[in-house]
Amino acid sequence: ARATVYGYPRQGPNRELKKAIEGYWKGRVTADALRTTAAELRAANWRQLADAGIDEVPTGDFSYYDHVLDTTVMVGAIPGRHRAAVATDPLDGYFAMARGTQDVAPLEMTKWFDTNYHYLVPELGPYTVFTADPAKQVAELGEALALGLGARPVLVGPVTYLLLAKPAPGVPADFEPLTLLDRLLPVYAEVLADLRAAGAEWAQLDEPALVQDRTPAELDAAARAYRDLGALTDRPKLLVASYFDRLGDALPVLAKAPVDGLALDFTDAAAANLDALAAVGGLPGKRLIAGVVNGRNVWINDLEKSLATLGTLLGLADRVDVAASCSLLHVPLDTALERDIEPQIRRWLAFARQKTAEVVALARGLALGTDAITGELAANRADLAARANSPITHDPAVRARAAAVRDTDARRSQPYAERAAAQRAHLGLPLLPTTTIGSFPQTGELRTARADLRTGRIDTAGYEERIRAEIQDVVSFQEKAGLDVLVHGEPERNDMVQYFAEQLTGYLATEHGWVQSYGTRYVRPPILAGDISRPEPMTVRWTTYAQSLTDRPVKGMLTGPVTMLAWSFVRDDQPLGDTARQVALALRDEVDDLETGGTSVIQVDEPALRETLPLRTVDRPAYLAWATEAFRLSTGGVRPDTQIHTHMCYAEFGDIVQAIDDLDADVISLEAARSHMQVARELAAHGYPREAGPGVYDIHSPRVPSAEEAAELLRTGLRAIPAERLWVNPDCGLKTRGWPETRASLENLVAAARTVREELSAP
Ligand code: THG
Ligand code: ZN
Repeated sequence: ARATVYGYPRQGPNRELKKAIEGYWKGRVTADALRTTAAELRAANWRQLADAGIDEVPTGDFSYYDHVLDTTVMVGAIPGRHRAAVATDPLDGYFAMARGTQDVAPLEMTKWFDTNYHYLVPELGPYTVFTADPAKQVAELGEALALGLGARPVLVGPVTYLLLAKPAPGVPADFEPLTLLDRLLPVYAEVLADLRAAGAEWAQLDEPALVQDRTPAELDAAARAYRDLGALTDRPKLLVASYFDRLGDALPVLAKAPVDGLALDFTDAAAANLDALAAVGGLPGKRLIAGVVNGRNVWINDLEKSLATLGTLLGLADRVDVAASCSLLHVPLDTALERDIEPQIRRWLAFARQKTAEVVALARGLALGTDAITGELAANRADLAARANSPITHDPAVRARAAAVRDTDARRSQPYAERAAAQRAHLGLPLLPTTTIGSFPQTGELRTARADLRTGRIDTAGYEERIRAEIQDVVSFQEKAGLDVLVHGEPERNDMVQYFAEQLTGYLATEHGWVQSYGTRYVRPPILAGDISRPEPMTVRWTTYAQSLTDRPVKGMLTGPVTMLAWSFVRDDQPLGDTARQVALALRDEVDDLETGGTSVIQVDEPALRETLPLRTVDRPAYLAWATEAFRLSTGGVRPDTQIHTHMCYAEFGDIVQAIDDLDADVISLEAARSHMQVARELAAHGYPREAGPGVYDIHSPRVPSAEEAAELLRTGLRAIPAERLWVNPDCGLKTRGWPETRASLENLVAAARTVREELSAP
């Protein structure tokens, strides 16, 4: 059995790639220097993989920004507005497609399946002409082969590429990119021929879109694609790879296709692949790559369990090789860099480097028998046992409390209509109340103060003094601007998940655990490792301090349980719903403490509720059930006259409107300005019964909306939501904005609310 992976973190141990690219953008790094850095990082990754015992290293997975954008270049689908720039300077044109320029909009960015990686959406239309540009794939294969390594090019497959695309601007919205398949396949044929000529024995075509629900027509297209590509004579052997879930109906299609191998996900979530593979009679004559090591979590593998799976698979294919379930792009590089995590706990963790070693050990165990890896197996068994029996993963008090939760805990004590009346009396807000989403500009001085605290240049007292001063400024600005429900501005928070993770028992922070989010932007997700509890209040003193400065209500701000999971690495040793419940109970205590401290409006943000929606429709109801229950559990303990808000951003709420309703929040604020209140119409169509604040100010741009523009959006909102239930707020938090545009925009927002209030009261 051979050992392989489909992709590796691109950034380098110190995010060298980020620094080189951002340096190039600023003109401090030449194109040649950037290319050299990139080539060195690729070579270092390949050598590391080969030294670890990987037999076939992936090539072509590297990217300056995004591998879907690279595929757009490979097939020549450059949007018309970028063609001139790409022709003049391919590298600058590439970055223009990714980031836009003064004059030209970038491609849209969206999430890569249910990961936290974002790709650039191809824009296609009936007139798209594809032309092959295999240069990047061919060159990177050549680099790896020149190092004397076994290498396999990895490409986004043609079906997934088209299914991820959207109609180009100006093309009718009902245009289906998949209708371009027959035009795209010859381009893939040309790339495959060139790869073969360059020395590729195999080529991998990634088709993760086939693990989602697919129509019969889409499955037909997949069958046609691989019939045609399989029929080519001048090509490498073809491996079609799937990951992130089970293949379902696409499995028989690919099993029958005249390709040479399939790569399947065999992690717990995709375990159904095993039975499905047996049901189609296995893959006689084909190579099977078994993704048994989870490529997107941070936990060590159960090697014995994986060997048992691999043993079963041996009877189902000509040849079985071992891999991580998906590209290792989605995990940090190396646990050895985490000097602050106790060595005992570090042994439970596997990042890209450790997962590579697991893949190699499993391939050896499969080829040579378990005797060949007794050392690895013994250590693995001990580490798994230590984790399973640790007080960190089993806190009796936390477990007892979670087990004792009753249905009524996750329900407000009164129905919305009665709560709304109590809140109206208690808060005394005007019609069309104005508020913000929570964060105010994170200035350089604030970040410097946080860095100074970390390095010891200022002490805690000095830091907190700085934070209090900022809160004073933010509160006094909001009073002057005339906002109705104020916030403290969150100057003390680095990141809305990290801030809470740092204060909750059961979470680990990493020092170097960077994972690419998009382009040169990375996140360091905290690791939800154990049972979750809250040793002491997390936000109460800042909120109550802000409240002490004003007579207007100050909104308490928390990150919701679903988002706390979605933007962390979660544990794999219990159902997600159980983990969510623990986090929800910790947050519930915080909500209750805020209320006791005199906070009458509490916002629990769930921007990620839509993001973690399972890829397959059948799995969605179960997810939405535990997700909405967790939210209600965190907010269900308050008095009727305490008003619960929530906030969500990123578009496409359409398919979760019922779940939004099920949260039973009194008020929801949503991103809406760019889509001209589309979400307000979606809520109205659903019959959403509570209060809503569709954003009237697009915070993703430094542009200041005029009062008239905001008023017009409000009037549009009023056509969908009655005035008694409509709030006035920006799209999202103001953390990334500067103060001048924040000030001007919020003043205009308040003016817009006043104008429309007058219009409403006019006879
Ligand atoms: N918080 C967390 N996860 C998230 C988001 C978040 N995941 C999804 C989405 N938001 C990702 N968006 C971004 C936006 C900006 C950056 C990263 C992801 C970013 N990163 C800095 C960089 O790479 O230079 C590093 C930030 C740091 O120093 O921590 O700008 O809001 N948890
Ligand atoms: Zn938001």
